Order: sequence, then structure tokens, then C-alpha cells
Amino acid sequence: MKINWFPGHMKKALREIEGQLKNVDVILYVLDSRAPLSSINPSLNKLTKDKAILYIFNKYDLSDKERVSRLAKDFKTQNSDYVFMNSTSSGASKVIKSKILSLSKEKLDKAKAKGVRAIIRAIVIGVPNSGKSTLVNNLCGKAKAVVGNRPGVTKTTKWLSIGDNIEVCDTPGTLYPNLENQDTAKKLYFIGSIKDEIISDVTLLAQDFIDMTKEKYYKNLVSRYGEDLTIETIAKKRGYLLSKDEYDLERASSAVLDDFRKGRLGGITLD
Ligand SMILES: Nc1nc2c(ncn2[C@@H]2O[C@H](COP(=O)(O)OP(=O)(O)OP(=O)(O)O)[C@@H](O)[C@H]2O)c(=O)[nH]1
Ligand SMILES: [Mg+2]
Repeated sequence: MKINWFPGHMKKALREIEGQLKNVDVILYVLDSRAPLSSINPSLNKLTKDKAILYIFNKYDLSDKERVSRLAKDFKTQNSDYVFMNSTSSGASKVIKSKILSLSKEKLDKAKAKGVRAIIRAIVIGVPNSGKSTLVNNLCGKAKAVVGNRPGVTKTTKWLSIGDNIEVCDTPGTLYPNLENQDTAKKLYFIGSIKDEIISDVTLLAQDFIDMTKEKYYKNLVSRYGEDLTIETIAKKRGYLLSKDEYDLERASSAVLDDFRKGRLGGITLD
């Protein structure tokens, strides 16, 4: 089974983002810290190339912090910076405002020299469900954008003022037309960026998740499921039955992925 999800609203959103990028000063690139490299959208690479970018390692609270700290170092360049973030924690976005202002220093200095007031425009982009709208609400200090724990909640772009002369644009989560790298596609599914309903073999994928993580995060898995890390054993141990002698593997699989997504396996980073 090939994993691919690129509905019409995403195609439209990519076009809208492309249009907006010409008028923005800073990109707030929201990465999911549980798979930050897989959260980079190759169809946006050309468009973001010469822009000031603040990479937001969001859902840092659910990740392997040591691993993420190491990966993040490569994201600081002359034109880009990064920050670790838990967007659900109130007030945590203060540092983002100050980084937006430092990345826009040239524009601010020019405006100051002319004696005019500059408006800094920042656009929030990232894969579905990475926490873009939650971050925007955190920056606003108010629940202005709709959020939800499933991919594809935001369907259109929306500009909001967050004070300090900064405006931010929330955008729909975007993937790309062809998820050729299925290793990346699987990781995006595990972190909840791909609609669950399009996945037909959850059992196979949940076993893949265990196999992908068991080397580095063996202790995390064993402390929740025991030594035998197969979906069948997990279904048996939990008493998930379809009938008297058939185990409900799908239920056990969904439970494993839900454990990961809710952070019940501890901090894990798949990249
Ligand atoms: N633990 C944790 N959860 C977060 C964080 N940021 C967002 N969430 C949760 O992630 C889920 C998705 O958040 P949204 O803000 O709707 O994500 P989005 O990127 O706007 O999603 P789309 O609009 O579908 O692309 C919600 O359940 C949030 O509460 C974070 O930093 N840590
Ligand atoms: Mg959203």
C-alpha cells in the first residue's frame, strides 16, 4: 500500500502560500519535533530559499529533546534561526515575537531611519496537524484560529494581528503531490499528519512503527508493552478480541499509534 494524501484544498493552499510569500518578511516554519526533517515540504524549498525563516520545533514536549537539539543546530544560518516550542503552553511564544523582530531588523532599521512605522508580516507554514493554528492562537493570546487534533482542520489562509506591529498568516497544512519516499510518508502518518481514513493497513504500519523505533527506544516500548513487541501479543495482553479465538489487531494497532501520538511512550523522535 502506497501512502499518499494530497487533497484539493492542499493544492489550492500551496498556490495561496506561493502568492503570499512575495509579501512576507519572515516565514514561521512549523516542524513537528517528532519528525522534524520529514516535516520539510520539498515543494516549498524553492519558494522559501531566499527568505528569513524561523524554524519552530513544535511539539517539543513530545519529542526526544536530545536528538532534536542536535538536529536543530543545522537550522541556524545567516538568514534563519530556530526555537523549541510547546504551543499549548500559554506565554511560550514570547520568544518567537522577539526572534521575528530580529530576523526583520533590516526592514525595521530602514523604517526607523525614514521615521515611518513598519508592519512585519510573518506566514506560518508546515505539514498538517503540526500545531500551526495553536501557535497562532498562542501568539495572539486568544483563540482566533480553529484547532483540532486531526490533519486538515484549517482550510484557508487567514491574517491576524499579534501586536508589536506584527501580522501573522495561518495557513492550511500542506503536503506534496507525491510522497515518493515512503519512509517519510510513514513517519508523517505516525505523527498524525496524514488522514487516518485513507490508511487501509493499520496493523502493518503499527508493526512498522514498532520496528522503526525499537532499536533506539526499546526501553520506552518495553515498559508499556512488555518484551514481545508484536501487535498480536499486544492485542492478546490487552484482551482485545474480535471473537472467541480471534484477536482485534486493528484495535491494538490504533492503540499503539495513539500511545505514540499522545506521548504515552515518552519522548520519541523518528528522524
Ligand atoms: N503536545 C503538544 N500538542 C500540540 C502542540 N501544538 C499543537 N498541539 C496539538 O496538536 C493538534 C493540532 O493542532 P492544530 O493547531 O490544529 O494544527 P495545525 O497545524 O493547525 O493543523 P492543520 O490546520 O490541520 O494543518 C491539537 O490537538 C493541538 O492541541 C505542542 O506544542 N505540543
Ligand atoms: Mg490549522
